[in-house]
Order: sequence, then C-alpha cells, then structure tokens
Amino acid sequence: MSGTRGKLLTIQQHIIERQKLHHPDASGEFSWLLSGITLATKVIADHVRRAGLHDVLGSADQINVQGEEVQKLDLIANETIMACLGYRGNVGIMVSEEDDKPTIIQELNGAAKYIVLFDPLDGSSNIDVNVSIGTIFSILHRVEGVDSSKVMDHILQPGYKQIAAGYVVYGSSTVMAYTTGDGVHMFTLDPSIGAYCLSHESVRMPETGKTYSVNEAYRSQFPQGIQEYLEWAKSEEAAYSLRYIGSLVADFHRTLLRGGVFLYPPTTKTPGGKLRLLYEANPMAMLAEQAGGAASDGKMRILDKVPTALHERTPLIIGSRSEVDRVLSYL
Ligand code: P6P
Repeated sequence: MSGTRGKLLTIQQHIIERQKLHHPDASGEFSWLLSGITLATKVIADHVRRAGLHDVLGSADQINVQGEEVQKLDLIANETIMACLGYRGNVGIMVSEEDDKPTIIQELNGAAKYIVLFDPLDGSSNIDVNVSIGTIFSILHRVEGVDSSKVMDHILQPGYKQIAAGYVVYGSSTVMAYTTGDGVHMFTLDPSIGAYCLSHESVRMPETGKTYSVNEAYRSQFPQGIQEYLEWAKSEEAAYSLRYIGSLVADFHRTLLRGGVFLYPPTTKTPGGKLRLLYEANPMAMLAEQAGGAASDGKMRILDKVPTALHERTPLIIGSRSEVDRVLSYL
C-alpha cells in the first residue's frame, strides 16, 4: 500500500478523521451515509467478480444452478444500492440510471436530508468480456426552504451543489475514489479483511497528459473543432496516445491518475451527448475539479449546468486543465 507508510486507514476512519478536521460540527450522519455506499459496492464487487460464472451457469435456460431467476448484473447492483442506502434513515430520494422515476424513500424533512443519485453499474455491457466497469454516485442535500413535495426541485440542482461524489472501479483491484469537497481520496478494497483501505490521499490530476480518450469511430459525426483537435493530437508535433476502454469509470480513473483528456462530444446521432449529467458527468466533474482538473460540455463548466430533466445527457470534455483548455480552444 503506497503513500500511507504502514498506516492502515479504512474509509470509515478517514471520513470521520477528515470530518473532525474540516467539519467539526458534522453529526457523523454523513459518514453513516457513505458507509452505506461502501457496503453496497462491496456486495456488487463480489457479484462482478463472479459474473462470468453466473453467465455460464445461467445462460443455458435463464435459470441458474440454485434455481434462481438469473438477473442482469446491473439490476442486481441497483437493488443492492437501494437496499444498503435506502434505509439509512437520512436519505429521502434516490435517483438511479436504471429507474425512470426517482424513488421516494421518505419525505425530505427532518432526518431525511440527502438525495443520492447513481449509476449502479456503468459499462455493464463490458462485463461479458471482463473489461473494467464501475459504480458512480453523487450526493445532494435537500434545498432548504423548498417544500418536500417539490421533488424535482430538490433533484435538479446544478453540479456545484453536490456535497459529495465518487465512484468504484471494479478493475484489477476494486478502488473507490470519493470527495466531499476537500480533495480526492482513493481506497483499495482488501478482500482479505473486507475493508476499503486508504491507497491515495489528496490525489492531484497531472497538469498535462499526452493521452486523449475518445471513441474515434464517431469522428465524422463530431463538431468540426473536435475533428481538428483530433488531427492535431495525432500529428507528429503532438504525438499523443489514444486510450479508450469504453467504460467511463475506467477511462476517467486513468485520466485522474495519469492526466490527459477524455471526450464524449456531441455526435449527429446524439447531439446532446451520450453521458448523463446528474449521475455521470456531475460526479466526475466534481472529482476532476477537486483534483485540480476541469470538466466542460464544450460551451460551459459542467458543474454550472442547471439540469432540466432526470436523465438529461451532456457532452463531456474532462481531464487535465491544460488539456481540456486545449480542446476548448478548437471549439
Ligand atoms: P460508446 C458505457 O456504455 C458508457 O455509458 C460509458 O461508460 C462509456 O464511457 C460510454 O458509454 C461508451 O460509449 O459509444 O463509446 O460505446
């Protein structure tokens, strides 16, 4: 474990320690909420690690060896998060990529302060070929002074209102990155003790990075400026590398650690972009900025966008600040 010089710090301890430092008046209910997320992602990680087995056993006639109905892994992930988070007592509303409508756990008053928005298993089409996938989450506080019945008013807040954001990447190891507004911290799941242990504290995204990450198959559908940027990146002068995994969490995790830029621009088929604003772009944008990076939709800062719909999509250009600025200079 690098960077902690032997200190074994679990995510629970880290959250409480940081809250004492930065939010001494915090009631600890926030760490209680985050511990619901860590519990859910440990269960999901276990399912992900065995997914291939499920697929093989269940693929014969859709009934697995235990006689259970084989469910899609992302539905299992969705139900797991609902079960682990929904009954923490301080969550009022949950918004999932899997569900058309918000799930009202309880009225947004009294103890129920938080709204949790998440993509339970992003990139799940990659699971069959053992490519990294992930869980993404964003946490909002209810809007004080707005009636609890105005559910969408509490949900459709701009990204800069997030009080926390994070992801878990189920890759060669299971890593959770989270921020509550005072830096980005990463934890690696140690399966032998079932705990997320601190592996990178106060992560800083490298200022530059000669890697661009985009699905070049759509190149002819991108705006002219993006096409010109891609020409430059491939020129001898720039000599950038292309890395594209096709899972946002994995592509972003690499960008956060190594620098560079990830792009999902508008295309003629998806003029509003493909990625979702509330529970993909916003949490990643908060993490990027907290690590010194930047995130834009090509016209404005992602975190300033005022959402108008639950599953609204957005173009996304995210990564090292100077790399994002370079892409924007072509637009
Ligand atoms: P494309 C996965 O399906 C996903 O939602 C993101 O995780 C990923 O970045 C993107 O879509 C990949 O999309 O069009 O390149 O397959």
